[in-house]
Amino acid sequence: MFKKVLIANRGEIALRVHRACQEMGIRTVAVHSTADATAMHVRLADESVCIGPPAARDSYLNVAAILSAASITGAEAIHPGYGFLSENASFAEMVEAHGFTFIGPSPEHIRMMGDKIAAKQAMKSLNVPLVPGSDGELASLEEAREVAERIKYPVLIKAAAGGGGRGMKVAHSAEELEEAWRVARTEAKAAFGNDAVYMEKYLDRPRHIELQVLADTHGEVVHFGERDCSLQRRHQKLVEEAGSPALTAAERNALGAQVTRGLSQLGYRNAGTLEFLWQDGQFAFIEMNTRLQVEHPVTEMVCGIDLVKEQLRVAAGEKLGYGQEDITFSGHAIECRITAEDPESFAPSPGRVNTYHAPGGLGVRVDSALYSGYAVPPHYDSLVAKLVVHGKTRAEAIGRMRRALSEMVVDGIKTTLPLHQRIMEDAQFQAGDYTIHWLERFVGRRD
Ligand code: MV4
Repeated sequence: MFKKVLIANRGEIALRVHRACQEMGIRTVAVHSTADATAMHVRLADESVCIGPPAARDSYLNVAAILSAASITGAEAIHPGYGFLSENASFAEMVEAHGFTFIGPSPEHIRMMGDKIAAKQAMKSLNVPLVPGSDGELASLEEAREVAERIKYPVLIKAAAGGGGRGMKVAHSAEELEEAWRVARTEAKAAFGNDAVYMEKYLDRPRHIELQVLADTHGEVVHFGERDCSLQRRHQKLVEEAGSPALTAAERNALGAQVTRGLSQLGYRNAGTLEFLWQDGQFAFIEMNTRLQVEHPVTEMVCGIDLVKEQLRVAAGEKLGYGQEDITFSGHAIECRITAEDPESFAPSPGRVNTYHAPGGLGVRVDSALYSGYAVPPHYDSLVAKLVVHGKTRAEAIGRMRRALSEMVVDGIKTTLPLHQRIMEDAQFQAGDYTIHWLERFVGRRD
């Protein structure tokens, strides 16, 4: 096992990775910008290195500074967390070229899944179900018309280099297609420097269900079930659950078996998440994320495993040492993402936190780098805490979340705590009756 790991991230996820390392007897190196000199991830790490000024591009995205920090501290491996450099194939390549271990998939697989067309083609060849659409890139407007006639309107045009909702255009009819085609390509070129686009049938009321997988370097692949991430606003997730209120164990197991068999064939390693749209009882693969995700704790709570420890073990070349039959799902978990934002306008609200009080008790977990007196810097993502609860049933988990939310104090800045309390009190949420469109209507309505 590694003796020292550099954590190329900040905030709650840097802390999360540090905690796993600490429990495994691995020393940690924190890197930080000048804005984060007093941050919790720096305080708790065994060593820390300042890698640049506040702007992320000069610090947390500064590859040369991060590799230098790894070198001077004698770290053997680098954990990228999520965001920043976590899905940058060139970074993973450079980490390995400098003799460090990248705690994540191979650069080839990161690159493959970053190209949404290549990702879909790979999944198609592995018999993972897809949304009906074009067979790869659309070569021309004429081809776009042909595909749309075949799969029927409404259709979506998506950027090959997109993902996470960026660079998508819907066409409800043939009249709208040319405009959607032009705008999607222009925006894709501007945003990603790549105007390749593809087409999918537009699903009008899906749930967003994702499957957590883990692979060792010996061909063993397991899944840890699904998360339902439908509750999002402008492609920012607010609440996630494991398992999905919409899925049966049989549906989960069938999908999991298909996916793990496929990824083993592909030679995938480390953690990954496959995103699906789920509508009318059918799964359709849309994208794969080659990183640890923000919402991974809900999976950990129902499976009783530490995904970061597993990432570290397989990155060090260890065998999983267990099979799918050893993974069991117990109860239900919910995560609320608490952000430093106005709960109505979602305007960012950085600043000093006078009082921070975390809830506790049975089945409550708080992943946060907050402390009383900490000033949330304005330069980064607004996530300040993940409040995660586990219960024997979904109803118990909701009751526990309402109780934990009522105990939690983050004073001095605005947070989304009141919005989460409203969601947990909503009858439709409590019934598990929602799609990806539910939350935008919920935050828009005032009753
Ligand atoms: C779709 C879709 C409907 N039909 N694809 C948005 C994020 C990106 N990961 C994929 N997205 C979507 N793809 C087809 N064929 C609707 C969305 C979508 C969405 C997906 C997941 C979670 C929230 C969403 C919000 C709006 C649109």
